[in-house]
Amino acid sequence: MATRTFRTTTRLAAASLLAGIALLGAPAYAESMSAKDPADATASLYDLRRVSANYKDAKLVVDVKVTDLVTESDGGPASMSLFVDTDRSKVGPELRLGTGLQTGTDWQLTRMKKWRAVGEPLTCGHKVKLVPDQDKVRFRINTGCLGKPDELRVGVKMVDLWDGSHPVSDWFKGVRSWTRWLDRG
Ligand SMILES: [Ca+2]
Ligand SMILES: [Ca+2]
Repeated sequence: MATRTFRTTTRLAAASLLAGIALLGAPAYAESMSAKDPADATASLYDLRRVSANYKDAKLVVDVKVTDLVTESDGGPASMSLFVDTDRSKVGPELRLGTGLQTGTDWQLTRMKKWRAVGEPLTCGHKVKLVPDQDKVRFRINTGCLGKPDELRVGVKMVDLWDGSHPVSDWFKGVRSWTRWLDRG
C-alpha cells in the first residue's frame, strides 16, 4: 500500500513537472509576440505604440497600433512599412509590405536585398487593412510570399508627411530594429 501511494505521488509530481516545463518552455517556441513602443513621435497622430505579430500555419499577421489612426488627411500623406526578415544569413529584410494610411491608398509587397527593394511588386497573397476605430493597421502575408521559413522577425517604420517641411518618422524600437525571432509554430 505504501508503495502504491508513493507511485501515485511520483506520477503526480512528474505530471506537474512536465506541465511546469511546458509553461517555462513556451516563450522560446512562441510564434507570437506583442511589445509596446514609447510615445516618442507625438508630433504625429501615427506614433507607433504597439506591435503584435503572429506567425502560425505559415502565415504572418502583424497588428500595429498607433495613437490615432485618422484615415482622412488635409495635409501630406503618411505611410507605414512592415519589414520581414526570413533569412539570418542575409543582411536586412527579405520582404517589405508598405501602405498609405489614408483611405483608398494602395499597398505593395516587394522583395528586398540589403534594405533595398528589388524587382516588381509581388502578386502572391498579402493584404493590409486599416481599422480606424481600433487605431490599428493589420498586415497579412501568406505562405506563397513567405516561403515557409522556420523563423522570422519583423520591423515597422512609420513616415508622416502631413507637414512636408517637418517629416516625422517612427521605427518600432529604433532605426532598423526588430522583434525577436518567431518560430513557425
Ligand atoms: Ca512610438
Ligand atoms: Ca535577412
